[in-house]
Amino acid sequence: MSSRLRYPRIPASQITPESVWQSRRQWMQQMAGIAAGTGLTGLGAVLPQTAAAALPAMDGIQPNPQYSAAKIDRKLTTEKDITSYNNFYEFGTGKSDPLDYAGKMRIEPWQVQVSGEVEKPRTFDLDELVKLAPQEERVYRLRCVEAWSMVIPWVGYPLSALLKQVQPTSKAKYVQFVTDTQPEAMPGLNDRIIPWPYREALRMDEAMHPLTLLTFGLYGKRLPNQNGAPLRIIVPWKYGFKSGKSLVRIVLSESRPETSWVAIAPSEYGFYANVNPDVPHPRWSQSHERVIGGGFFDPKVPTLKFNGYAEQVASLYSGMDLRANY
Ligand SMILES: Nc1nc2c(c(=O)[nH]1)N[C@H]1C(S)=C(S)[C@@H](COP(=O)(O)O)O[C@H]1N2
Ligand SMILES: [Mo]
Repeated sequence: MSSRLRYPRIPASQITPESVWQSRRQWMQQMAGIAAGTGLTGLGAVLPQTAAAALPAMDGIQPNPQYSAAKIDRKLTTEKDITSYNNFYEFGTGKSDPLDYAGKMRIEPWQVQVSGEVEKPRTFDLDELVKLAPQEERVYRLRCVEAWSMVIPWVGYPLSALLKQVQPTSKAKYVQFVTDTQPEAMPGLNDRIIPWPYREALRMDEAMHPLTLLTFGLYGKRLPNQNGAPLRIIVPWKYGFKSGKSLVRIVLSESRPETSWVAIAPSEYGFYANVNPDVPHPRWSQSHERVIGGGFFDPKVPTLKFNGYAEQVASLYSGMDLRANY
């Protein structure tokens, strides 16, 4: 999490520009309307192939209007920026390392083991997880602890749908998320920066909150490897490092599990990591953020408490000292 800013290196584009995605989505909505009127089925078969669909489309995904871009007074970050300016330290600490190296990560077959304080421990195949609940598109802000931000149309469903399947016991107070380790594909594992595997955790009520999204895609396509394929967590009111990528294990527990960043530097990275402009990181301010995609020298914009989601989540922390519990 170096605070040194790098110019995002933009690769030759193999990526569908968001204008194409927009028009494709409008087309799909029109077709869906026609289909509803005519009884036409099997739409997937007649969808046009966009010029450079590097990733499989997630046909039929509907945007959730409650979390639309219109509700956030910032523009969507371009797909190019979202997929080329990443933190995924398993592939290196440079912002373009994930794009350059994550392609080697094996994402098939993929299973996720859910265990610990649950009545029904279970290992899910990715396909089972994909189908567990209806997926929808939600535009969420992503605010990194390094004081930059993006606005991203994620696709997924509330993590609570998965947790309900395994029936948490009354002792379950925390949920831990563990990222895969693939030594042959992840050069970053040789760096001792983080005690691998990358682990994050939430309190049970945070994990069950409807904003917490089990995420399979972005911009209407499956997640690119560099963004945490094939599935990750997105916790929009917390700093980005709470949103673990490429998950293989979810463990419920009574006591608070160790998490990677807290293990390395507890005075810098707290367990809660709620976005809070009033509580600075010890080495830099958290009051403003640089919007990725703007000009590099554009003024930073003010950071919002709980990243703009205070109305939905502030009650989770009522009575808690957010300076002590950073
Ligand atoms: N396994 C793993 N998950 C991770 C990270 C990481 O290094 N490894 N970085 C985190 C950080 S610091 C951020 S800001 C987000 C970045 O997500 P993005 O690359 O999709 O924008 O992923 C988070 N999840
Ligand atoms: Mo981050």
